[in-house]
Amino acid sequence: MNITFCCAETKSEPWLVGLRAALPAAQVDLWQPGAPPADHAVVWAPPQQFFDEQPQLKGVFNIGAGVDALLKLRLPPQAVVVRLDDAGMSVQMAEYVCHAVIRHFREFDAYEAAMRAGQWSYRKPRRRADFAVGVMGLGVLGERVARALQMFEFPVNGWSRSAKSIDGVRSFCGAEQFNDFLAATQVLVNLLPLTPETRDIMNRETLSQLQPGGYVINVARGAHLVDEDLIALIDSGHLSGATLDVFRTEPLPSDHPFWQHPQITLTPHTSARTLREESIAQIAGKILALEQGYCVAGIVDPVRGY
Ligand code: NDP
Ligand code: OXD
Repeated sequence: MNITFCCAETKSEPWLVGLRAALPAAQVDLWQPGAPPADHAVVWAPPQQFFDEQPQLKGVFNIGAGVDALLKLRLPPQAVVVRLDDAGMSVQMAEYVCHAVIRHFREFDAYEAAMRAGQWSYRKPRRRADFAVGVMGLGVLGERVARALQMFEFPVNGWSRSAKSIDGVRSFCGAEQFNDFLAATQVLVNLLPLTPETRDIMNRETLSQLQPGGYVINVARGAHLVDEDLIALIDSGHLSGATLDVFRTEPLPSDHPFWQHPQITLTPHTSARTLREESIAQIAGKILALEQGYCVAGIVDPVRGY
């Protein structure tokens, strides 16, 4: 069995070593133009030329959860596309989102600024019951985040395509319940995949429906958010701020207004990192399962887009 590895922005050598160790019977090579045909590919943001030269692939394993960039390419029609299925990402996402929600809820930025200014002062505690957190997307990551938030006793709403039954999470589904979900939400967390249906989903009209003083946490993709609409709603006072991990252009251009906005907290697309060891173990297991004719979790539906 031949495996080809083509991952932009990733140090290839440790991945090749890990994949060879996990699949000792396979030939695992770094892809180069003109490379021989492989059975399976392990990829992140490959060029179109990669698929044009590898039309026989049986499996394409994405070393991330989001497949939006991959699905823009012309893929071999028979190849199954498999996304990373947690592989250590959901706990990181739960950490990141809980940290952002709690930092905002407990006003730790204001306390830090006051202490730095030499002021020992108290703020009125906020009511947890007024801080409903709404998680858009209740998949592998969103469900874990919703469960984690519940541990801190925040009211939690969730919105997905299909109805969910998660203990303690108020479930909303489909376009028809989107407005009710927004109106019931104070802190909006985005964990949707980027698809034609979800692009620009956080815009002036939708974000205006959040409760006054609402807060936005975007950890999915930059193109879910209309940047200027977010800024306008924060500046008008309807929203109180945002924590953003993902951007339309990454790295975030140096002249982007997000950099300087005092109510926006930024991180460089790091809320849930791909962990090499966990990912290699998962991908190797799935390659072997597919080769033996078994079904595997995490197969992407190209029509649905996730
Ligand atoms: P999943 O595919 O497991 O879950 C997607 C969820 O979104 C599902 O609950 C799905 O509903 C829901 N959904 C999809 N389309 C719609 C729609 N049109 N309306 C309502 N709900 C919808 O994805 P993951 O949880 O694994 O990952 C989510 C995203 O997080 C990734 O696509 C990626 O973009 C981003 N990500 C970001 C990272 C970072 O570091 N910032 C790291 C990893 C991922 P249903 O359950 O009904 O199908
Ligand atoms: C992913 C990501 O999709 O890191 O896995 O953004």
